[in-house]
Amino acid sequence: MQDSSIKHLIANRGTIVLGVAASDAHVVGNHLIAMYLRRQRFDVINLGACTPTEEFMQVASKAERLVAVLIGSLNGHALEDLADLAELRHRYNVSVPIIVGGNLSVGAIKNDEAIVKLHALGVDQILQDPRQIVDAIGRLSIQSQTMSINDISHRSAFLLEEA
Ligand code: B12
Repeated sequence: MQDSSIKHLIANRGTIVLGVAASDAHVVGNHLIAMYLRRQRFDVINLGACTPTEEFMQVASKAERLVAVLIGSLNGHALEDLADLAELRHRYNVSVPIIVGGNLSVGAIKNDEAIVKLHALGVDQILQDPRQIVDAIGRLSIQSQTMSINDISHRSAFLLEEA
């Protein structure tokens, strides 16, 4: 192995699959978050705007050293865009944390309803500030390491029944 590859492996904190939800064309925050995470020494696979949930799960299922999937949603349609998340997560066996952030429901006045429903769809964490992402990945990864793959498929099956 070349010196540069060894340095990369030591410095690298893993891969993040990033993108914006299926109906959503807002890309400015997405690009800023990708830049921020690369500076934090993550490899970022940025799928960009208007990414179907299945594409997130397909790419995540093949990514090496995956640590999280991050989905942004700004246009207020997170719930509709992520309606199939539990089923697709189960189908592609994606066990890393799924984190969603942005402007998650329609309208200026926000309540917790969208947050509760997104959790029910299988989202592990909902964040406002991108600077919370790195801490959240660390915390959620420790939690998920204590769960076996069996636990995760059980949980996904449960979420599918609930959805
Ligand atoms: C620019 C813009 C557009 C551009 C987008 C251009 C592009 N390709 O990016 C255009 C004109 C295309 C557009 C279209 C629409 N837009 Co627009 N748009 C905006 C605007 C003015 C700025 C967005 C922006 O770039 N902000 C700068 C970035 C840095 O900030 P940000 O996106 O908010 O991201 C921050 C956080 O949200 C967070 N974040 C973002 N993603 C993620 C992801 C994760 C994982 C985490 C943790 C955090 C996080 O971190 C960022 C930095 O703090 C906002 C209003 C505003 N002032 O915010 C409306 C806004 C987002 N748009 C809005 C709407 C409604 C629309 C349209 C539906 C309008 C229409 N009727 O056609 C369409 C939807 C198109 C679509 N299919 O998605 C609404 C959404 C309302 C809601 N959710 O209730 C807003 C809030 C305007 C408003 N006040 O009504 N829009």
